[in-house]
Amino acid sequence: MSHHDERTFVMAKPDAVQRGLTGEIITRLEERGLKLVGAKFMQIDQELAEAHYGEHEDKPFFDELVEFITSGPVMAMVWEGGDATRQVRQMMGATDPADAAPGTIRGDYGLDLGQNIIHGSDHEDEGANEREIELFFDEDELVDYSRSDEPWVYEDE
Ligand code: IDP
Repeated sequence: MSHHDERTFVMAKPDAVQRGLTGEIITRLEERGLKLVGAKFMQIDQELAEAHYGEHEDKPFFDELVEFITSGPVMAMVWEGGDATRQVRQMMGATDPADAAPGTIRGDYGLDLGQNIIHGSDHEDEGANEREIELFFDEDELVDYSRSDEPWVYEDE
């Protein structure tokens, strides 16, 4: 099932946890047919935040971003499935919730760019998914299993 095993890193950000949206985010990805293979409820420290958002370190909003992402617990997750990275990005919607389409997670739950509910690896940044998974998870924290509905999600299973 090699073409269904793409993995992507997803995080319910501190605003999602505080607002009780963690379950909703999991439900949406789960119901889509994506498979949860790793999850960690945790508080991100300064060092991990700076590593995760390293590409933004020269941006004016960097300090604010690090402060926000370390401000409360997050649910860090790894999801697996066909085209998982791009599909999760589509479900998240545009970075600024004000521009995110209704029906997307940000479009349904957010109004503010700085508090936009969810992170998912950028599918246009080659290897970002694997880099982010490695930053947050050890390989033995990821679980290899089949979901019983896979033949009903993927036609060729
Ligand atoms: P993404 O989360 O959709 O991949 P990125 O451009 O990688 O978007 O930005 C990372 C995060 O930084 C965004 O999710 C958002 O929370 C925050 N961010 C991006 N641009 C701004 C800004 O102009 N002001 C404040 N926060 C921003």
